[in-house]
Amino acid sequence: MTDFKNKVVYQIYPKSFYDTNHDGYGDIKGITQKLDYLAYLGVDYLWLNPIFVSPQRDSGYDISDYCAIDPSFGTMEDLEELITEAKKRNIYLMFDMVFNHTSTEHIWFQKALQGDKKYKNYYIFKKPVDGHMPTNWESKFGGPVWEYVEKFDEYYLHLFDKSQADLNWQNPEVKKELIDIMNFWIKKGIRGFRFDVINLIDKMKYEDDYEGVGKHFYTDGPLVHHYLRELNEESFGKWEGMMTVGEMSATSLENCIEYTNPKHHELNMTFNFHHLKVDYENKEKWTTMPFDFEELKNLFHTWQVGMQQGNGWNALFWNCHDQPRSLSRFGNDKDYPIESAKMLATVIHMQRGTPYIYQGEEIGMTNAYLTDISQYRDVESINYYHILKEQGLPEQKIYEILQAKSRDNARTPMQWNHEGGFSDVTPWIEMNANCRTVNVEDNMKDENSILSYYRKLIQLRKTYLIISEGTYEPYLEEHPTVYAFQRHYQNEKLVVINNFYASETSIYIPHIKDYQILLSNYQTHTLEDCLILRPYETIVFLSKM
Ligand code: TEU
Ligand code: CA
Repeated sequence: MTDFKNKVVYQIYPKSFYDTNHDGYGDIKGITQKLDYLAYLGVDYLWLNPIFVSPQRDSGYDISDYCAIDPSFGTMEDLEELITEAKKRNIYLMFDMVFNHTSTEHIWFQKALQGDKKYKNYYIFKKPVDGHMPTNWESKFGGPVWEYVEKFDEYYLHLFDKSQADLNWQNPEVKKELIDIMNFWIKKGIRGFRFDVINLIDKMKYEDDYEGVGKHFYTDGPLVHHYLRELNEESFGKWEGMMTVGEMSATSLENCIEYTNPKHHELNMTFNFHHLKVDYENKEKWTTMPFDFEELKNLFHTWQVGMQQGNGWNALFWNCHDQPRSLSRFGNDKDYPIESAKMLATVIHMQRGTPYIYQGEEIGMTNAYLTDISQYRDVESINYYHILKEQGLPEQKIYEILQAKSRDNARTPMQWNHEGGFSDVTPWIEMNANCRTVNVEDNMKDENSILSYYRKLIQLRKTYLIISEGTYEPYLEEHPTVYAFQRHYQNEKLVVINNFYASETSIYIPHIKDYQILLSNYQTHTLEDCLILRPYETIVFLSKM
């Protein structure tokens, strides 16, 4: 049995978790102070967004020193204390390795700019083509991917912000540096890695894209697999119990199987984002649209079944620091916050894969609904505010889009108590006013709270092998408002039913009286073969065959 299948990961956005030194920014000591809470919840790993030295143009995804802690988060000693204290509670740390690019303030890039040949070859510099940029690709954060350096009459490549220069993976010296960085952290006691946009590291061809924004020239290139096997062999693969997950941008099922099938010796699991694009109008993020439930169901079934057939493994998640809050997006944060939060949690925790909880999800945190651009902090949101304005969209529509899609929705401070409880000074980004009713303190007092429900989900994973090991089969595929599936393991069967809407509906389950209810978001049930499902009702049934 592979170790990572019965684990649960909790993602911490350190900047917004807990502030202990009164500067309005969350810090490492803040995480250490909240370890008892995380142990109470029952999670095994903490994935921390980058805490390395960074100018913070993209909230730490622009790293200028991979082996030092950014002073705004604390010191190396603070980290060592966190590792030791976490271990006492059987909790291990996963670090975020941003290896597609570095900050332009990194010493390597600075030396490159000074004309040092060795370091120039760490990055991707290209001559203009016919007096133009080398390709017409668009940056993920808006604008071109090329930035001109007059001194060289050359451009450097940045798939993200212009302060994030892409590394040249074809240079063996770059790989060697990155392997040394991983081994440095493993020796410090880090027991897992999340690899940022790792499927973009092989730039296959530098050509103009006449169909899109350039993605197919640099996504899931064949060398990504090769590079991952090298990293595995030279670093994390040598250590017992290291857990690895790759963040895969616009990836394919075939590639995710290859990344995660144990025979390939690449990674344990992958994040893909297809299910989080079902509310994109014409595949465009910066739009608003009610989510397409049929497409969501199809994607879940396709990926669950496909990864199983290829012996791959999914990282399961609704939320992360880049996504709006699932409760506001796929649930109902106004009329059924508790019911729909529990239903969404069931979906993720009962699928085949390893579940990830993003801080605040377990207490029902919602989108921020910020109404003025001065309240936004994220580089992508601010860039797109201006881009949409230039496109002539009315202000009101722009805010509607930002409120639905901005990454800042996920980044408001963790809500510990009625006053917020994140910091005793003004936080770097404002606290959601609903902390008065949505907070850890209240959740902990209530055995029917969302938090209590997450605890049960985690305990069930530790108790029933069918949850970590069982097979996945689609169920009630044609139902217009219910997403359902079955899991099988030995002589057991799990049936997971989820009503995604506020309206009642019915389903037919033959011999339902033979089933035992493992978990539900409603207290009482009248079990008839023709079962009426209430708003956002979720039920997990177990039966022996
Ligand atoms: O995200 C990669 C990524 O592709 C997303 O930012 C995606 O473009 C966005 O959510 C869609 O609008 C990773 C990190 O998670 C993110 O925080 C970083 O900004 C990005 O890489 C660059 O390092
Ligand atoms: Ca602080």
